[in-house]
Amino acid sequence: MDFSKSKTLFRKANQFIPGGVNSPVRAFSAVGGNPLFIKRAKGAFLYDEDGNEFVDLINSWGPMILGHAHPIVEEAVTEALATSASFGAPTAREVEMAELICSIVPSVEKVRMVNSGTEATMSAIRIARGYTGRDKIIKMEGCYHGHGDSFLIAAGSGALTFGSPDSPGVTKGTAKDTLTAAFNSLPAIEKIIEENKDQIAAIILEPVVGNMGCVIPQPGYLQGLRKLCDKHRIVLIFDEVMTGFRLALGGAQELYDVIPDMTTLGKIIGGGLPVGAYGGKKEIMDFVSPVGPVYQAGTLSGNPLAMAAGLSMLRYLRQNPSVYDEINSSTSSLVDGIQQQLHQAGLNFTLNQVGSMFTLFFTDKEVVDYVTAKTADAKRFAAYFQTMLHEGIYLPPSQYEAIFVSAAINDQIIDRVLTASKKALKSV
Ligand code: HOZ
Repeated sequence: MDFSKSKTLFRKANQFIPGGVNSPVRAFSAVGGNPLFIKRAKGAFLYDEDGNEFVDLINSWGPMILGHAHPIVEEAVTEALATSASFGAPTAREVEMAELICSIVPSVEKVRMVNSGTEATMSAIRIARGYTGRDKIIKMEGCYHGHGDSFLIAAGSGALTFGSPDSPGVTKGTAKDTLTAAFNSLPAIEKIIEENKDQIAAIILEPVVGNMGCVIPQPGYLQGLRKLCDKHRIVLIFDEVMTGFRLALGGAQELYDVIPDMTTLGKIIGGGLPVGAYGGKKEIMDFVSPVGPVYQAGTLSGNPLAMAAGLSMLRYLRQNPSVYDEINSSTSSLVDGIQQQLHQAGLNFTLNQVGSMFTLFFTDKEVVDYVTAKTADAKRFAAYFQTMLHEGIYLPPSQYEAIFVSAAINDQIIDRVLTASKKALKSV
């Protein structure tokens, strides 16, 4: 494969953009080689600047659940664009979006739109602090909630990939208010609550983790958190930026039937355009300005193009619930096929799958938290990644990210991925 145009672009990008990329994981540092510069995408496929075709198994880290450039989203954005890209004033679409989210996501009675998942999580903890009058939050090691200061403590995603889960630049004052516990451990949470009586405002987590690879909540874990939060008047926040509208229409909270007090959303509710949202119980959301005292604002919040794209996608998902059966079944075919190949190759592995998200960890340990995720052999993953890439399959460029499958994938494409995987496993 010829990557010369991407190589030239990366050299130039490095002169003007830190690391040549606008989000660290994209730099391919964890897997080696040169990041690809993408020119266009359609359905299940990405095309780079050199004209190479790839089966996309990232799907913009989740939101392209219907595949790329889906006609319903394109039409909605084109129509909205003709009426101006931004007003900085309320619109009917925002009301429709809010009503739609409240009718679908079980925990959300009121919702505020923002511009990214990072904004959503930063805002959610501010509201939780204002509501409870407490300062501390608990996050899980290896969970990633965007790049807000309070979350860059034991963070996942790029922070974990690059070995800097605690970022310089976060003040000691901020860091001391973020307490961390192992994912899937209720005793760890109980201990922290005991040691910080009446000081914890919120517990925030990805109910199904995507940012240390896909990590599954063990039976009773989410329910146990719910009980502890009720008992100690702590706001339970599910970060469903990746899982919302993906693992089920109502997200992981619907799938596991555990209703948090607040939910953060992103990506998918913009149909691929930059969007985030936070919502929850009316009683908590009424702490947000201008009705309540906690301030949060944004000129581009509820942007008309993003609302149009998101509304078209969410309405489609609601009208076509079979999408979920289809993507889950495609994902299971991929996972089953890769699992067989791993057995045949005699390799140690853990394959974690929930619905249309999965991660292959090269480890003999069950991956249930940050410590076990770190046992995965990242070098082996890098070798697998590179062969897959050269065979035309675009995987997340890090062991600590999840694969997201779209509805545009079909049996023929699944066979293509499995053929590439068989070859890639020989190279690890
Ligand atoms: N943090 C994102 C996924 N976990 C990656 C964002 C990006 O590089 O686009």
